[in-house]
Amino acid sequence: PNFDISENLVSNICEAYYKTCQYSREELASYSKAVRSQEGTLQFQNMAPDQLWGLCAEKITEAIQHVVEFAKHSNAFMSFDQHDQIILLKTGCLEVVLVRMARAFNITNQTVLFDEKYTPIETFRSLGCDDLISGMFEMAKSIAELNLTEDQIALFSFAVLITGDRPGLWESNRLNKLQSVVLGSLQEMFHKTHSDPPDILTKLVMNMLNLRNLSRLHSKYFLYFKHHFVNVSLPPLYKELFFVDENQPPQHFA
Ligand code: 4D8
Repeated sequence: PNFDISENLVSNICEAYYKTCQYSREELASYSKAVRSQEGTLQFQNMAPDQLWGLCAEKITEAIQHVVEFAKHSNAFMSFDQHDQIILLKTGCLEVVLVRMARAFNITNQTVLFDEKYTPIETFRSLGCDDLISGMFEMAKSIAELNLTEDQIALFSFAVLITGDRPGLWESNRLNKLQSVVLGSLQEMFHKTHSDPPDILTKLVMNMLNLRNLSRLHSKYFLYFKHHFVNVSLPPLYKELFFVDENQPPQHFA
């Protein structure tokens, strides 16, 4: 099927997003008064790195499960073969989580919502992957600074999800077409909220490249951690998503 710039497509994406975004803006705002104390931060800093990695993996996996639900609630996403759906989720889910991270990021004090409290970047220092963590924080900051509305976050995260040039896709062309329709609708929306719509769109497209690099960096650390922290127990979905073994059939999406 072809995708026209239909109200339907946009409203269905936004609906799917609202059903699966975990926290409303209001809830996130009410949390923002809960900033982790210095002692609280120190507790995480003093955790064994493998333990902290396990905890982060748990939190990220929870967020990913909501992204999977987001995809499943979208008619446009579901119109692709399961083969392509799996590739899109496998390669894009972390990128979408990072877009969502921007909502849970407080620009004023540079903290992110983690384990019920807004927490600074130092919390994650013992992991020993400063380039990854600071890249994630910078990404969240740069998206947060664009002041997107919830509908705009919905469309942007969907555009990230349906990136058509992931390796192995069957319907790259149709995905690319869908993505330009979604980005077109997004630019339309910017006319109501931003003074320079093409400029915002350019910034978002640059962020898309950056998201991809961060996702690659995360996979690299995943392999490294998995090798060094042999005893940590990880959520099965997390292992399945980031353990690169193309021969492994997917089992935990359902
Ligand atoms: O809605 O699910 O409640 C971050 C994780 C967000 C990483 C989560 C996290 C999110 C990245 C835990 C560890 C972003 C929300 C909460 C948990 C995304 C850091 C903070 C979700 C949006 C905010 C709020 C550490 C949720 C960056 C990364 C460490 C690695 C070893 C990769």
